[in-house]
Amino acid sequence: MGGVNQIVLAEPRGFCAGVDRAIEIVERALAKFGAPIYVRHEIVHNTYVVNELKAKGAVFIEDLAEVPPGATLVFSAHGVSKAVEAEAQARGFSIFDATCPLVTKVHVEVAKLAREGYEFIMIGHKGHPEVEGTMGQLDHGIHLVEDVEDVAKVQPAQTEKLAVVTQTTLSVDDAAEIAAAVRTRFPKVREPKQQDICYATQNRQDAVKLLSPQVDIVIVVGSPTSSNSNRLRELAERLGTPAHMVDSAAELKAEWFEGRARVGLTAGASAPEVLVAEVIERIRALGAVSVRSMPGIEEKTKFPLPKGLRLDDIPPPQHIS
Ligand code: 0CG
Ligand code: SF4
Repeated sequence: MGGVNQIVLAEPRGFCAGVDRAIEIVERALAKFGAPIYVRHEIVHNTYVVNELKAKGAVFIEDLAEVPPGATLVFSAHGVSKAVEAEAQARGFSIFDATCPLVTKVHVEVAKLAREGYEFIMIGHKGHPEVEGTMGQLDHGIHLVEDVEDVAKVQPAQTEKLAVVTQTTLSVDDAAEIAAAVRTRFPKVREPKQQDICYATQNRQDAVKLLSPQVDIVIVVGSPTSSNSNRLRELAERLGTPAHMVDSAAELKAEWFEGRARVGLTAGASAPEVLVAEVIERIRALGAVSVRSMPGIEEKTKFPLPKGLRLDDIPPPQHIS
């Protein structure tokens, strides 16, 4: 049986604007205020990124009780609940909010519609920090559905003013199916003008849809906790192409590639390109002789940094990419 011959790179892949900004917030806070900088939850769901920032003096915590008085605290890109925000403020931390602006947009929409008397159905994965943050914008009236079966079970107090919101990093196809079930059960439901699934999630999934039929195996660079990365692996597999997700090149197994000439490669929104480069090197060592990129849309989205970390008199720190 023949072995690996070529690598085809998905476009776009890897870092999105929200991840780029979140990492930069931690790096700039470290450069400006010095270590330690406390970060609530992994800044983004990537082992390499978290380890690099730990080495520079970031301290990752889940519970604010672990943060000493007077500390500088960064909220992760996934966002936080009102309760977490209030506790951090009450304890007087110096706070930098790295919540992705596209997650904040969902929070703002929830708060606005709640004031108008709406109740919510949230489509998302239970226990994911973004879901906890978005549901935690309200103390009641927001109901989680994870799949079509949940839609049949959900019990809102009324059905006149109901709105749907979603996690930003879902499978676009699954979310559409669940939203359709919500619409069937609650015909008056209000849906977001523009879907809550973000541009980066959409674009990376579209790229995998284009890539999968052209290759014999798909490798996704991403960490196990990363929702959007998991969705890329799952999508390739659903399209009939065997797919594996790896946190680093060290996790690649030679036997995956036996008899598979064309390797498709992508990366989740939190996975740095340096890891993709290492994966390429390892697959080259297994026999790949060519690397080409699929044509894909160019992403130009960029989010501004929060006040206090913008026009610093410090030189921009070296940035993970
Ligand atoms: O995909 P999720 O929401 O799990 O997050 P990750 O950190 O992997 O990437 C984007 C963000 C935030
Ligand atoms: Fe923002 Fe989307 Fe990136 Fe999440 S995946 S940080 S919502 S741009």
